[in-house]
Amino acid sequence: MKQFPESFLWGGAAAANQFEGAYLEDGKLPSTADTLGVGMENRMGRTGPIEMQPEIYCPSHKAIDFYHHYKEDVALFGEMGFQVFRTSIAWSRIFPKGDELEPNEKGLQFYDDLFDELHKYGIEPLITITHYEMPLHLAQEYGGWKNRKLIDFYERYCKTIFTRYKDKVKYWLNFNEINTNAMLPLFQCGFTKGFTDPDRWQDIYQASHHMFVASARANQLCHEIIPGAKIGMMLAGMQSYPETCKPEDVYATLKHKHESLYFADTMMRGHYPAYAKSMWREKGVKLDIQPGDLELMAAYPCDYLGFSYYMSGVTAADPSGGSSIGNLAFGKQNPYLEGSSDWGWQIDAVGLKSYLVELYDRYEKPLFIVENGLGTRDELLPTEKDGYRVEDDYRIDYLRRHIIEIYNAIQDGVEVMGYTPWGCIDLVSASGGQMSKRYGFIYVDVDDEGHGTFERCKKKSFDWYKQVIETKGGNVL
Ligand code: BGP
Repeated sequence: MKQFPESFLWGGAAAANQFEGAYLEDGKLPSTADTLGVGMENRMGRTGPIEMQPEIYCPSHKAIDFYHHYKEDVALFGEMGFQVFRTSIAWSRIFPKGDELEPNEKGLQFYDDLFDELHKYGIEPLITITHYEMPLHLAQEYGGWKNRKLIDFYERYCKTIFTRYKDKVKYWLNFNEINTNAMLPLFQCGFTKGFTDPDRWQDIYQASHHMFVASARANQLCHEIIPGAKIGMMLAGMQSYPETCKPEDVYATLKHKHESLYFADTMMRGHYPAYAKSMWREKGVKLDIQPGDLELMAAYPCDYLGFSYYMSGVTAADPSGGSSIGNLAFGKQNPYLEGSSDWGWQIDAVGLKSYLVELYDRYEKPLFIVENGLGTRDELLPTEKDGYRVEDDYRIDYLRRHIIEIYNAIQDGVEVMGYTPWGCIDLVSASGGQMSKRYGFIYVDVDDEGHGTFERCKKKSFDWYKQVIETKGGNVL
């Protein structure tokens, strides 16, 4: 019987601001994510200063209230047989403003309890140090990652959590989808920038440089404090194809890939790639690189590459006729692919295989698929006993096809550490803020306005995924 390797870690993924809720509890102060409302305009389309919006519903405030339901939810993850659970620590629980000298003990205690609960079921935490947020104060007072001071604040935060959780967490990721800085600095850089703002690229690339230095410091600290731990980077992954075999289209695709792999090339290899100089020149960027920065980046590259994968795209030398094919991706439709998600994300399981092979060829370091999945509107069907059920065969089909291609990539020699499908329990969408875009094996009764019982219910995919884990993928291969 075909199976995944014994060492392959199966699990699921989530992020603090998209599922914890309790945004002001136990000493926590708002994070940048707590300023975001529902709808693309109120999130990805935001311009101007990052401020709270007391007049509207901001979904991170309650989310699915994992903060108070974590025992029940972790028990369900345990029942599915998870070996790993990816979540993030909310920086603003540990350092509510971000620039304090002392951490918030209650925030630290929450994650202690969560990690203990996970270990009770034999689940290893995989921790994203910061996932699409920062303490709001750091954005408002310092301008976010544009400001070099954030490197020190991040270092203090990392040192605190590495020291506190050194016996509980051995897998770490520094920033979520760091290449999205170039598309949407609001989510992680701590400032907004319009596409036509003259200082757009300067600020984004300077902020990213600070994050590269911060990541190198975190990598160094992690290895010093937690021997044997692995700390990786995290990329928004997407396979891109040339529209035709016309050499100009192939070259345009290569250049398009540089835009996103710039981040992985730098953090995995420990130095800026050769093409960085021309990229900075074209974008009018003059980086302020301080003495010692490049040496530090070279000395402490990342141990592994974690990435999300939802779809693929098509690139042409002549971009006219292109359209949006996903929340952060623009390009042309692929006539060879059938089907996209309810949100227009073009589904391409084979693209995951080629992407894995390509990344492994490029870095020769382990890869971890830390997000993948299908965001859909789930229909509630009545059960005989006044309850409801979700028959999410479409989700099973999506995941099954991707799992097969991961297996195929492993057969091609790629080292894959594991697989944590996104939103293993329904949570708030990052791009749109809705609850109605659901990814989970577990349904949560909350709507787009935050109303509902918050009751959890297993979908059909719950038992299916449990079996996938039990058989090490054998039931789908
Ligand atoms: C990734 C993010 C996640 C997540 C996921 C799905 O880009 O790392 O935070 O939300 O995409 O996106 P969405 O929630 O917009 O459907």
